[in-house]
Amino acid sequence: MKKHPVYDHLNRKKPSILALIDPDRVLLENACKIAEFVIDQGVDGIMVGSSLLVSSHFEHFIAQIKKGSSKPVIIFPGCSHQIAKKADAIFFLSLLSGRNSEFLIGEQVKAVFCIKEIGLEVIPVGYILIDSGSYTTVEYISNTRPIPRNKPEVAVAHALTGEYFGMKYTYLEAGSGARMPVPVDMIKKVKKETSISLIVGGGIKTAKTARAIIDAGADIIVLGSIIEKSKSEFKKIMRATK
Ligand code: 1GP
Repeated sequence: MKKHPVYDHLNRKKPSILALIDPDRVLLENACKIAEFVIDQGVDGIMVGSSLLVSSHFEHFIAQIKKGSSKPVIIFPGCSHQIAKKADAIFFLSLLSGRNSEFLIGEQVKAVFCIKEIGLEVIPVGYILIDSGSYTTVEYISNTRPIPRNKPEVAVAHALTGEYFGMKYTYLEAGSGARMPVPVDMIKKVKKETSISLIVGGGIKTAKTARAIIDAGADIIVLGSIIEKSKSEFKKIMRATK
């Protein structure tokens, strides 16, 4: 039987907190230190990836993050070439909210042989973009439109589709640095109508928001920009989510 140690690890604790470290925003020489810092603050794993990936050292970056992390390092790929041997797992995303076949299936097909060859643990994720009140990089790069904030039933329909496809997680994503996070009401509805675990990320900048998102039903929250913007706010969030 195939083993899924990272998936099992993430399911052991609810809620889990994942830190997203973007190789385009953190210098290679700081990667190990920042990994140590977030692990020290109690995150349950580290995601590494970028919707654009300007930097050319993805593999080295992952290796540095691994050095500083006693918890799983999971690739959060923006495209098929964000793959690295040293990672523990990959979130195998399909951008279900979009109607761009490249991000629904195309990039994935390009990546599978490499993923198989290096033996990464694959965690299938139904990735759903939610409007965050401003135009985000992920919308631009994926050339897709997010689900309107006031249409929770549309989000539920996409999340349920992912579940029926056999995805292990639904990821409700407002986009990195989002002006507004995913609405609480939408999270509640998706949680109520689906039975797979729920990841929520994008624009979580305060302890209050993080708490509200967890209370609404998120099994995992993702913290990205706040780690670079305000270490003290990040620490507050970590305390509020324990
Ligand atoms: C983006 O959900 C993540 O993919 C994290 O977003 O950078 O806004 O925390 P932030």
